[in-house]
Amino acid sequence: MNLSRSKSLFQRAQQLIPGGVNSPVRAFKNVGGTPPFIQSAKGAYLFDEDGNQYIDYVNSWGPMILGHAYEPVIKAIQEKVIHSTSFGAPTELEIQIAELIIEMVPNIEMVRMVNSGTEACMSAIRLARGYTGKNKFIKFEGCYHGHADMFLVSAGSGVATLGIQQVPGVPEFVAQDTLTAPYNNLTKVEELVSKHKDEIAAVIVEPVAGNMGCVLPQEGFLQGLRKVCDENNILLIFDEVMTGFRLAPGGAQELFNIKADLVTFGKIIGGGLPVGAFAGKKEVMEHIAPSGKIYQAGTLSGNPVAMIAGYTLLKTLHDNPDIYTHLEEKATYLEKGLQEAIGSEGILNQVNRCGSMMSIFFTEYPVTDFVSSSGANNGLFKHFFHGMLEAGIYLPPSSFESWFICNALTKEDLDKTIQAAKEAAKKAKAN
Ligand code: HOZ
Repeated sequence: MNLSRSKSLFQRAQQLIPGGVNSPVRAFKNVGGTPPFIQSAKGAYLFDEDGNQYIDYVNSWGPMILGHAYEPVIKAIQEKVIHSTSFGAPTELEIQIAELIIEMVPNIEMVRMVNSGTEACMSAIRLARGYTGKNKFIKFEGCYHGHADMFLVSAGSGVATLGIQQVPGVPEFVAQDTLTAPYNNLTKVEELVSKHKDEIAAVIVEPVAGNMGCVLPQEGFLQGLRKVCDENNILLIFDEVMTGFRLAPGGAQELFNIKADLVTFGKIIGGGLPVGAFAGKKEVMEHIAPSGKIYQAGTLSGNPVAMIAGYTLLKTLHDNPDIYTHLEEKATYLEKGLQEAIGSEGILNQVNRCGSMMSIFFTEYPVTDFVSSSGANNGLFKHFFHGMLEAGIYLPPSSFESWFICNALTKEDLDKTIQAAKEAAKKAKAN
């Protein structure tokens, strides 16, 4: 595969941008080599600066659930953008998207728009702290809730990929209020809650983790969190930046039938433009300024171009629930195909999947938390990753990231992916 233009762009970028990228995971540090520089994308495909085409399983880390450059979204953006790119003043569209989100997502009555998943999660924690009058919160090892100081403790995603144990610049006094427990370990949560009685404002969790690879909640885990929170005046926050509108129209709350007190969203609610949001019951949300004193603000929050993109995408999902059936069929087909293809090369693997999120771990053991995810064979993953890239399959460049399946994938794309996986597994084994 010719990557000569990407190589020279990457060299140029490294002189000007830290690590040559504007977000760490995409630099390929874990897998090595040159990240293809992307020129355009359409449907299930990415096209790089050297003219290579890839089947995309990153999908901008989630939001491209219907594929890239989905025409109704592009058209809506084009029509909106001619009326200015930002007002910093309220618009009717913000009401419409709030109404739509509240209709789709169970158990929420108010939404506040922000500009990223990081902002959504840090604001949700501030709200939980302000509302309960307590400072500490529990997060899970290997979960990632954005890059705010308090979340960079035992974090997944790029922090795990780069193997950073302690992030310089995060003050100890901030990190000490972040309590951590292994994912799926209810006993540890109960211990923390009893040890820090009346000190814990919130438990924040990815209801299906996507930042230590895809890791599913075990039977009873989310229900158990709900119960502990109810019994101890703790708010349960579902970080649905990845799962929201993807696992079901109402996200993980709908899929697992569990009520969260606050929910956070990202990416997908902007149709891939920079948007995030946090939402919950009126009783809690009204504590946010200006109706309450818990301050949170942003000039670009509710930006009209981002809102129309998000509204158009969410409305499509809302009006066409069969999309979720198609995604499930495609994902099941891929899961089975990959298991067989890789297994037939004698490589032990675990495919973790929930709806259209999935990951392959090269290990014989079930992957249920960060320790088991970290225990998978990363050397094999690197070779597999490059074998796939070479064959035109674009996977997340880290085993600590989930794959995202989009509805634009055809059976031919899935078959091509499965065939490529067989070849990549064979080569990885030989290395
Ligand atoms: N934090 C994102 C994955 N969990 C990666 C974002 C990016 O590199 O664009």
